Amino acid sequence: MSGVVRSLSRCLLPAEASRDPGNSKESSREARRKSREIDAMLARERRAVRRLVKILLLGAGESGKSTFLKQMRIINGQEFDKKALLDFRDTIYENILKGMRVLVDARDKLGLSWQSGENEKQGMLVMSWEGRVGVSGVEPGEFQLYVMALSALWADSGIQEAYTRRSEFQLSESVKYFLDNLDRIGQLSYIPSKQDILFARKATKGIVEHDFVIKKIPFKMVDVGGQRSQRQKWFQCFDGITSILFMVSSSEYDQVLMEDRRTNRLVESMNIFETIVNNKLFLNVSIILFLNKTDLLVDKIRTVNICKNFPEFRGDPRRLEDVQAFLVQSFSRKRRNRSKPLFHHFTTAIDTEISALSFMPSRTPSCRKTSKTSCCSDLGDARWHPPHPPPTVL
Ligand SMILES: Nc1nc2c(ncn2[C@@H]2O[C@H](COP(=O)(O)OP(=O)(O)OP(=O)(O)O)[C@@H](O)[C@H]2O)c(=O)[nH]1
Ligand SMILES: [Mg+2]
Repeated sequence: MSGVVRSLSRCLLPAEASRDPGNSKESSREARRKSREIDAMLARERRAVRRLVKILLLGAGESGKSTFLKQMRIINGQEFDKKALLDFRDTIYENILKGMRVLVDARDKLGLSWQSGENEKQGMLVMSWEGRVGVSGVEPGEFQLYVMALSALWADSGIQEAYTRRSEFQLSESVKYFLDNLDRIGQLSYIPSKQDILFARKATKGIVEHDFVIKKIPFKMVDVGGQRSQRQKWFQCFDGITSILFMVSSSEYDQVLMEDRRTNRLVESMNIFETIVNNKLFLNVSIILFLNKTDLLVDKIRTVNICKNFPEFRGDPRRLEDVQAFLVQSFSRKRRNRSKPLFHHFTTAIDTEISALSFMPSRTPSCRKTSKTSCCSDLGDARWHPPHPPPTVL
């Protein structure tokens, strides 16, 4: 290393200093000073790398990885700048228009009638919208043209009925939230709130890294796309990771994949988990299961019996604890080596209140000594302070 430092020092010296013999004493003092500076800098970097907690977010598409990352940014007080806010706004407009197009199309295909005949025209107007090729997001002037139609359509019982049958087609879950808030979002001066940002949906393409410092611990979170076409990029991020947060959308037990419109989403998620958890590369990496979208799961069990898709389920299908226990067991069984603890956590990534408590780690020397049944997630030396109830070891 000192050789590298010496040659770096040489490079940093002014060219004339090394040529002029009269300056040789002066220049060698300067070289030593620079060398010390570089040594100190490298030592600082080495310490930072050793301390760095590198967390990889994995899971199927739409499980909530990017939402979790946004949540971390919000919790850590990292504001979104003006440009980011305007990008979210345009994404939200696009989410709404695309979502309503899906609903209008589904109403037609499911043979549901309009409540008001007038809405046929409004439906045609929304169907005439086409995203510009290669441009993501919609601008406010363009969105204004559709606000009245969107509002009338969302109030129509035909569209509402199509919405209740959404598991039969592909509809982003956040559409309801945005349409319920159309009066606010439809204002020309609209700027997204933090809650809106958490609901904005844009599939991740590629690899997105984000750095945080939480209680003096440097964290690097790596977010990847979870859709099938994106997964071949995952291996590029496997180097030097401390922990994997495996996200699962726990409410999707009755839904099929966007990618092939056949495979059950939960089955796909379990298959991905099986590949990750049994991979030799991750022998010394802690894997934490995040059973996300608890808010949607609470609603889902009221109307959809999990036994329809998972006949092996035992328990009360309307009881949240029974369904969650079944999900945890199903993922746990995918592990070939059960001696290593696997922690799980029930989350709602769009819920700022709960997440603020549950995702806040701190560094404690006692963490590694904590028993398997504790709340310690073995996140490097970091510890999750759990919400109620605490995460449990499988
Ligand atoms: N209701 C509810 N919605 C959620 C929750 N977590 C995420 N979402 C929404 O689910 C959608 C998908 O979330 P993303 O964070 O984009 O999913 P992802 O895993 O990053 O998806 P890919 O980038 O395609 O891999 C977004 O519209 C989020 O707002 C949750 O806990 N509850
Ligand atoms: Mg994403």
